[in-house]
Amino acid sequence: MSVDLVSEIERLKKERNAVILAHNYQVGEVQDVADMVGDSLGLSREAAETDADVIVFCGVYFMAETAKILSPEKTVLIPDPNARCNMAAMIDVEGLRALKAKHPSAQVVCYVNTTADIKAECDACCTSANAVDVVEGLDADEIIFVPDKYLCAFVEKQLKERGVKKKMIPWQGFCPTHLRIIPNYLKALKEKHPGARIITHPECTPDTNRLADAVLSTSKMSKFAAESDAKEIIVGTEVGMLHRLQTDNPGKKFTSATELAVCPNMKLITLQKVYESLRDMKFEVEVEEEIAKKATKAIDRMMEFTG
Ligand code: CIZ
Ligand code: SF4
Repeated sequence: MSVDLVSEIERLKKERNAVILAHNYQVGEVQDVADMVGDSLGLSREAAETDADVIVFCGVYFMAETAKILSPEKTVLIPDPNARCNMAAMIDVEGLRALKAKHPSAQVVCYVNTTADIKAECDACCTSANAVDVVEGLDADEIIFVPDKYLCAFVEKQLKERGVKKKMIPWQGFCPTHLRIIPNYLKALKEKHPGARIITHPECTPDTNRLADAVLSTSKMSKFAAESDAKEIIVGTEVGMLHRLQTDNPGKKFTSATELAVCPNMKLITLQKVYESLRDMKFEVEVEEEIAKKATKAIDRMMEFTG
């Protein structure tokens, strides 16, 4: 790691009164220079509570937009504006409006992995940690769920287990990175490490998730790793998560389900770009006021079901 870069980032951070947020999927050295590491909504909410003037969001674009929505008075920067979520790019406003027109009595729930203009079109937002509670809580028999068809399948399964009947209408999006975590990798690792627990993410396919001991969002993975008595854990999500888990739990062993589970967009953020971001105050993330207002409503609605 370049020590100069780290100390320069530290110096600029003070000068700008900035906080650096790193998503769990960031490379280790970016996580290490951050003030907070976590999931997109948790980070955005935490940053809103600080008196920082500037937020540097090390993650993908929709996450920086979420931070801006929750902190409209702060300057929000993303070190590389090309870091876009492939799943979030699978849906557009026009297509969503067409689907809504087809199902006029449905309520619309969007995963947090959506751009602000999609959030603005929805009744409630959700994370992978609270999706089931949000869908169950909404007063509607039909739910349009966007953009992740696998998270939708996960929600459907959990609703069934709770005895809740709702018709789910999924958008056919998915995360290409989580799709790479195929069942055969988990089967092979299970044989090789018989004492290990397997955790996977709801963005994985149902076939993959069937092989897991628990299907968890990244924040719940952190909690599981800290609280579980398992000494060895196989992790089925983006590989950056391993750094976070290993740093927080040095006495435990974490193995990635596959080293192929790399999000190329998350990896566009480097220490050099974080430094340049603070140095040149780039790239500023803005959300149009009207869009931000509507997106805030969807986020607030989610909070009603989660607290
Ligand atoms: O919202 C997030 O941060 C994502 C993409 C994943 C998770 O499970 O936390
Ligand atoms: Fe999007 Fe998948 Fe990357 Fe997460 S891992 S930011 S869902 S493409």
